[in-house]
Amino acid sequence: MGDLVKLIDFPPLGDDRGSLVALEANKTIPFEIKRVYYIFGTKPGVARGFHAHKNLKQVAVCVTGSCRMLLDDGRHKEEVLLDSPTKGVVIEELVWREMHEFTPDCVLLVLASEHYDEADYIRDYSVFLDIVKNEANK
Ligand code: T46
Repeated sequence: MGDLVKLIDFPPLGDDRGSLVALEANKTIPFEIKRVYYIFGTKPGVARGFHAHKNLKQVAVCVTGSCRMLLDDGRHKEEVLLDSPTKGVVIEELVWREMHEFTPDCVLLVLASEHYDEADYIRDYSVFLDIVKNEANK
């Protein structure tokens, strides 16, 4: 695996009653959390994402079920299978993401460093590649 997929192993705080994971800003999650959302009930065969963000860090974890996430920084592409409630992936800014192969029970929890802002989305792949190229030439 290359540098693009940064995984975080969340320590399970289980006991004989079952398991618990605590996600804390600036501790388990490497930023201040301003927003939490979750994706569930994704229809069979549907893929989501297909965008990048200009200024947003996120950590995504499948708290139940699984999905496959493709990350692409404009130079390299890497895939990660999110299939554990104790494994999160960090998604940095200027990374194109796609989510595929959601299992019917998948709940994808996402912790975000910023409030929702549609203007922060780059939804056109060729525009994304131009922005990455311009950033590299700065
Ligand atoms: C991402 C991946 C992992 C809101 O109103 N507020 C929100 O906080 C979010 C996340 C979405 N929305 C609205 C915008 C759309 O009308 O919910 C609708 C679905 O959002 P979208 O099509 O962007 O969903 P995905 O699954 O393609 O992408 C989402 C996040 O938007 C995105 O930031 O990184 O999950």
